[in-house]
Amino acid sequence: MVTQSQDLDLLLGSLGSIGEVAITVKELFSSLGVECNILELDQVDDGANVQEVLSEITNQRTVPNIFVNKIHMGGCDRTFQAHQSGLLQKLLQEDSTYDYDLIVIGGGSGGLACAQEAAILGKKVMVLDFVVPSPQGTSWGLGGTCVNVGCVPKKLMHQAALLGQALSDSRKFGWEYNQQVKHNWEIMTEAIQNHIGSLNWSYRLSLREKTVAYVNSYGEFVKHHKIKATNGKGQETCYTAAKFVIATGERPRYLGIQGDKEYCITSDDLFSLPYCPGKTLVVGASYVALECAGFLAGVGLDVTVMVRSILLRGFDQEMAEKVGSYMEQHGVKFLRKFIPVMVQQLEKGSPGKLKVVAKSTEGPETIEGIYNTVLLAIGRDSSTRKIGLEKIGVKINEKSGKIPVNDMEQTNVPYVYAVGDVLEGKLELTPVAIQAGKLLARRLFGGRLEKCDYINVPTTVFTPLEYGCCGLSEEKAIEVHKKENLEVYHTLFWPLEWTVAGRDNNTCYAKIICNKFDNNRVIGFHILGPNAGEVTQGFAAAMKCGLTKQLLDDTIGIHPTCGEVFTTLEITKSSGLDISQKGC
Ligand code: FAD
Ligand code: NA7
Repeated sequence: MVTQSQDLDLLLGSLGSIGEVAITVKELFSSLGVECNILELDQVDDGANVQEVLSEITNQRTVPNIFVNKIHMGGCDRTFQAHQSGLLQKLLQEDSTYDYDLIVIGGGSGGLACAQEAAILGKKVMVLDFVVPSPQGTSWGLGGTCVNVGCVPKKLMHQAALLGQALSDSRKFGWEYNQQVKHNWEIMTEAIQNHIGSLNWSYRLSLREKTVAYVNSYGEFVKHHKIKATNGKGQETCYTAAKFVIATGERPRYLGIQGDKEYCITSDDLFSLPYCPGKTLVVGASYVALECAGFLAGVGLDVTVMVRSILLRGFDQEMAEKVGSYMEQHGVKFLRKFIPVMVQQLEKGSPGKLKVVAKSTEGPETIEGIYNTVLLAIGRDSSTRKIGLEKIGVKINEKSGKIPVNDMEQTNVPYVYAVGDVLEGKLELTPVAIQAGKLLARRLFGGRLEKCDYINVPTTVFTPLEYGCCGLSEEKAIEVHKKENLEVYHTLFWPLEWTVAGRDNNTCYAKIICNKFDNNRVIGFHILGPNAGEVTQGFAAAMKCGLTKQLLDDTIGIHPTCGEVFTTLEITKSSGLDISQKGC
């Protein structure tokens, strides 16, 4: 039996075109015994404005444009499809018939942000978070990837490596010490894990304060609006909700070769590894691989990176090569154009000894190497294939497992939304997941319209020499705008701190890419140098405000800093002039 809903809005008439279609939808609702609020756009004074706003918030200009219980249903076809599948009837039920207004699956960056914001807006919210242990048996607490096995531990390990560099610089600044300096992996890891433990606890407290129900169970859809939660002991409980947000993130991928799951570790295991990994092979060449290789080498380990094709796919390749060559000059070995085909255990232990056989991607050559640890960083798979999405008809990209959404993070099933790393075609970064989660909750429950802006998102690769960027890579800029429409300004620079320390004077590099036909607007910002993340953050705000080359020239620098280099960029790449630094 369908309950009558006061909350059904039918926006009709596209200023001239109420078709038969719309009338049929009206008939459908009347046959279901549902009263709807109908706004005939061509019969109200501000119909055109309403249509503008509607197209802004729903991405749909056509009519009818239907909302059921504040959920955007879509047009005629989607409404009839939903009716056929029974979903429409479900949506027409009052929200109060469900246990929760919102259930969020996944308590990571995006899920927690969304759940807490919805609770602040007065909604009854539940978060399910469950960590399936890695093949090596590692698991962790509430907070998701970033806090437990991502940004937080990796930045702290990067800091451990930077301190080692600072120690050696310090002798040049007059510090005298006689003890032999060595690094203790166990002390570092314990301190980092203690910090993470305090973060796990603070997340739990924060959920409790906001009266979000937290359930440490694995969530899986069983039917429309209903989820099964299975805890660590295998006990099952079902919950219902009016709306759902999928924020289940990703987990590291394995190679699918002999010995990989038995003997290799991933970033999920590295940050809590109870013993020093020793001589390490890192497989993969994207930012997770290079960051891990960088800090492992920085704390004194023998590190080799096995690269299948290029470094830092998706990033500016000139910058990527500079990141790699700095690492190479500072002790990291690179095996280019090889992929592992077998991992074999030679000795057990902590760490043990592993033999890796690899083959060339360009010919029949094979090589072997002996390592204590093999770290796989070859990408991450979305956690979307075992959460019952097929039971409720949520579409995923079958190849990647990613979830396609519209620009309001809504899936093809109108009451199911998704945020964070599971999204197709979006950036996989913590602040992006948080922003999307928060804005989604505000749109769903707070009457707000702001959408997450995925353009000009800054990021930093925390390799030994940090690489910060915002906007387009040079390759992408050329692809989008054509080379002749661009001007690239660049320079090498020598941070003052590096001069006395006797460090390389032609390594740090700054580059901006400007669109000549849009007032020399900065469309790509790139810096390779110390504190690149801190520098990039401020310029990213400026890019949001439409930063141009002239505005950079008009800005007075802060001396002596690395960031000031962007206020004095003069040499264009096209001029071919020498950018090397002769002195300070
Ligand atoms: P996650 O944070 O991954 O959270 C998903 C949660 O859902 C997890 O706790 C998972 O166990 C849980 N879950 C999964 N399935 C279920 C289920 N069925 N039921 C219940 N719970 C479930 N980003 C940055 O911005 N800066 C960085 O420096 C950075 N460094 C990184 C370093 C590494 C090594 C890695 C791996 C990632 C890094 N990232 C970084 C990326 C960042 O961690 C992610 O973008 C972010 O965590 C995504 O958030 P999310 O909410 O989508 O998913
Ligand atoms: P990415 O960005 O997906 O990169 C994967 C890297 O691993 C990349 O260098 C790949 O080389 C390489 N790769 C992939 N498969 C293989 C195999 N089979 N053998 C050897 N090398 C391989 O993954 P990340 O782990 O760095 O980051 C994923 C997300 O995690 C990131 O967006 C953050 O949100 C956190 P390729 O260039 O394809 O030749």
